[in-house]
Amino acid sequence: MRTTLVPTTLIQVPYDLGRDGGMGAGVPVLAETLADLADDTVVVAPADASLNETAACLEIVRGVREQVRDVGAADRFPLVLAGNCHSSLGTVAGLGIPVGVVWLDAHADFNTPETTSSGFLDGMALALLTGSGWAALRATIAGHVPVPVRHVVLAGARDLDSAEEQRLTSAPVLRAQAADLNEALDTLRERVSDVYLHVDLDVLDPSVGRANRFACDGGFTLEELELAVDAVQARFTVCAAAVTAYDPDEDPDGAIPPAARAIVLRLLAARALA
Ligand SMILES: [Mn+2]
Repeated sequence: MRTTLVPTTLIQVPYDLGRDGGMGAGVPVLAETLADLADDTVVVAPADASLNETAACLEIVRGVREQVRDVGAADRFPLVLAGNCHSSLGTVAGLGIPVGVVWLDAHADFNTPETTSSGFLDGMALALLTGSGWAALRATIAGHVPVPVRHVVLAGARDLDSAEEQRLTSAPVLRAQAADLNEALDTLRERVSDVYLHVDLDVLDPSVGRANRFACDGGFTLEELELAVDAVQARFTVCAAAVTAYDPDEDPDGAIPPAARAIVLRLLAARALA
């Protein structure tokens, strides 16, 4: 089985808003669960402790970008395991080519510094990736080019605040749930052929497992998520992927790691067959 998988490097980003703990603590747990599926693993360095939260997050993003670039140069598949979804900024920048984005998440992560009422940086991840907010800070990420919003499929999002809904209404992001994902992917395929696949584990319904404190009802079953990975593979070249936002404290029964493994196995095996 092992030999049929695509050569892969796990890129661990074990931080939550620039610091240890929280959803960062899920990264080594996932890495252990996935270790036998990958050829090697690297860990992105922590941020300088003197930095404020936002600056620390961006320093880590720049670290992700360097690792993804190096893994790509070594002809390995970069699989990012991250506490936070804004790791995506570094991943896409590190690829060095324009890609579309398939973003599976209970949330839209589409607030900007102007619309957020919580100030939660990770609620801005997809907005930042598509070029809204923190422009000067984003410019410190070598190779960062905003992804056009029309090159994004957002699937499984079901817990949005009104500002995000408003922004999404005015932005041509392709939105889907499990039932209509294939149509959204077909539309995206008319626009791009290479994608970054982003899996925030809270896209899963809590009946599968509770990925983090933001998990909410109405999510994908494990089978639906596996089929989603297949559907992406069938249409696109997946240039990099991420599995994010696992907080083991929210999952005392340990239901999420085996689910993550099932998804990654599907991703890496399908790539090898392609
Ligand atoms: Mn997210």
